[in-house]
Amino acid sequence: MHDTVSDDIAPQLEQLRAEVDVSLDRYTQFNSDCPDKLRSAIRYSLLAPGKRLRPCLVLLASEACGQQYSPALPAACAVEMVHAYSLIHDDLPAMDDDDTRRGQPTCHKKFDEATAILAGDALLALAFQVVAQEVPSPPISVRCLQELALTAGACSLVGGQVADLAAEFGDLDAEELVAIHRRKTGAMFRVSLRLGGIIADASAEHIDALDAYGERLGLAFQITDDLLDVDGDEAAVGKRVGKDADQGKLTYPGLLGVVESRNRATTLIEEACDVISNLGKSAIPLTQLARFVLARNQ
Ligand code: GRG
Repeated sequence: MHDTVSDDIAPQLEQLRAEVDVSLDRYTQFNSDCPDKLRSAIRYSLLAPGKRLRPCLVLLASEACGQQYSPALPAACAVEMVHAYSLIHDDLPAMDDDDTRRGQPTCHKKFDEATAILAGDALLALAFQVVAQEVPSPPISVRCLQELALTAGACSLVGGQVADLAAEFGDLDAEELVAIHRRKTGAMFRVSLRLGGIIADASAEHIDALDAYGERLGLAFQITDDLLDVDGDEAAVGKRVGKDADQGKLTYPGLLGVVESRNRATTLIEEACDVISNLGKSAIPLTQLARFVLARNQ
């Protein structure tokens, strides 16, 4: 565990990100039955320079519950694998049809569509394999698998994506917009925090607090993502900006305006910090991370 808590979370995030990347690299070597092109596509997207925010949340949640972060590393990697799969599939021509992701050509642009679909499929399967194999105690690993499956499934990520695609050119109100983000962005944040808590064998009360923090952080993150699409720097963001408006997508700035969206994100971040205050000093990095998300430019 980290003994000191600095005001600046960035160096700690950088260190955790580096550790996550070492493990992601190790989990994606594969034996010779994995075709070279598939291995390359998986590693190209998974190891691309993303923020690794969700795995950091898993690790910091475990620490917030008084445990070392290392036993949570496999679950942290699994969450990043599910995230990377969702990005690869989301970028496909049948979905958002994006050319750039994480500052480089999307998987289907670099390789081809079939390879991108299959790289995503393999990453999703690998996430479950890693949790089943590497999270040591079966009652805990089974709980993690169940939580991850629920998050990846029809009532969460996939359902949210279907609702998002259906709504693309239609009219959405604020409630429907939140319902989509709750299933897409929010669910991945919540499961990251929950897995960290479960692996630390935290009490139900602490897991509920982490969950409530994740829900608010996820929504605030989505608002800042929408704001970056309005006024972000393309090089820093690593993908095309202004796309939401071009596609006529309803976003927070589109619905509430830039100022009110920023106010909404600020309120959510303050609420997120409040709900984890019962975890005490060990949760300070999570509060710092929440403020870091609000100020982010990528
Ligand atoms: C099941 C295909 C499928 C999709 C599920 C999660 C999701 C729905 C799609 C991913 C695409 C997307 C735009 C989600 C919204 C959340 C979001 C802003 C993702 C980008 O996350 P960052 O900024 O990315 O953390 P990095 O690259 O830093 O990891």
